[in-house]
Amino acid sequence: MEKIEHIGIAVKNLAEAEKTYTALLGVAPYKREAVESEHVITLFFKVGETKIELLEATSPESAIAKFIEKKGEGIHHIAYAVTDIVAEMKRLKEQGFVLLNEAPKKGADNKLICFVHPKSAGGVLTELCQEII
Ligand code: CMX
Repeated sequence: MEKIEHIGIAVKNLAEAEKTYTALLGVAPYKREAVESEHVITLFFKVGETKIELLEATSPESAIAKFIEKKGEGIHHIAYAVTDIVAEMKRLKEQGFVLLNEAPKKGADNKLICFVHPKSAGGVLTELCQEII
């Protein structure tokens, strides 16, 4: 893993959260993107070398809707930048980590992604991200 690429934060209302995080971070978001396959709308802020990704569910089936229902708003996942996602997935699988997708899939912000189940990663939903060049 190279660095923390972003921290994902589940929010109930993106418009409200946008105001809060713009005030908190002192910077406006640089990107808003819907990820239909995940049933979410995302909003990204840059903070130094890393990013904050706000996530609002667009459907009750979304992982974000389920998370908020159970735990409320807050940190949902930590995403790490990798240069070779397939190699990292293999490395983690061999060590017993439970991958939530068999092959990398297209995520927000021009990334190939793979999630690792929180129950196999110390209670933290973990994401691998590789920049699509
Ligand atoms: N962080 C930590 N723990 C979490 C969690 C999270 N984000 N989401 C769920 N859990 C915990 C639950 O609290 C539950 O724990 P207990 O058994 O102790 O109550 C356990 O994981 C449930 O696991 P599950 O029954 O396998 O599955 P769920 O239906 O709750 O789904 C998960 C959990 C992680 C498998 C699912 O959310 C998932 O597939 N996530 C990956 C995709 C995703 O999160 N997409 C949205 C973001 C997309 C983006 O960034 O663009």
